Amino acid sequence: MVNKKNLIIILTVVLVLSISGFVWFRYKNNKINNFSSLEQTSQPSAEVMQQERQKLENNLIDLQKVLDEKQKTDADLDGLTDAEEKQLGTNPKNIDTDGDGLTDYDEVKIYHTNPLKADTDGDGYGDGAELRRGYNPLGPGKFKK
Ligand SMILES: [Ca+2]
Ligand SMILES: [Ca+2]
Ligand SMILES: [Ca+2]
Ligand SMILES: [Ca+2]
Repeated sequence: MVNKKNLIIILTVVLVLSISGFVWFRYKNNKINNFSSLEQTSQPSAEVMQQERQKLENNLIDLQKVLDEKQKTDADLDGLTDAEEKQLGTNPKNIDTDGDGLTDYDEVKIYHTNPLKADTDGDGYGDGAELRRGYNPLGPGKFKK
C-alpha cells in the first residue's frame, strides 16, 4: 500500500537513518583516530559536516524529484496512474475514492473490490471493515486470498 502519508513516513525514516548512520560513522572514526593520535579533536571538522549535510540535502532533493516525477502521472500517489483512475472512474486526487478505508490501488489490484462502492457486496459492512475482521468483502464468509 503506497500512499502519500506512507511515502512521507518512508522519507523521514530514510533521512533519520542517514543522519544516525553518519553520526555513528563519525563516532567510530573518531575513536580510531583517537587511538592513533590523542591530540586529534573528537569533533568532525565544520567542513566535513558541511559536506555531509550537503550530501544529505542532495539525497533529499533527489527523492523529492522522484516523487514529483511520479506525481506527474499519479497525482494522489495511490499507485494507480491518473489515466488508470480516469478509466476506472475513481478520483485521481483521492487515494480512497469511496472512503471505505482501502486505497483505490488495493481495491483494484489486490482485493478486486469496487473502488467506487464502500460496500461492494452490499451486506451492510464496508469493504475495509470486512477485511479488517477477516471477512470476504465480495460475498458471504471469511476472506480467502
Ligand atoms: Ca492515483
Ligand atoms: Ca485515487
Ligand atoms: Ca470499495
Ligand atoms: Ca460488505
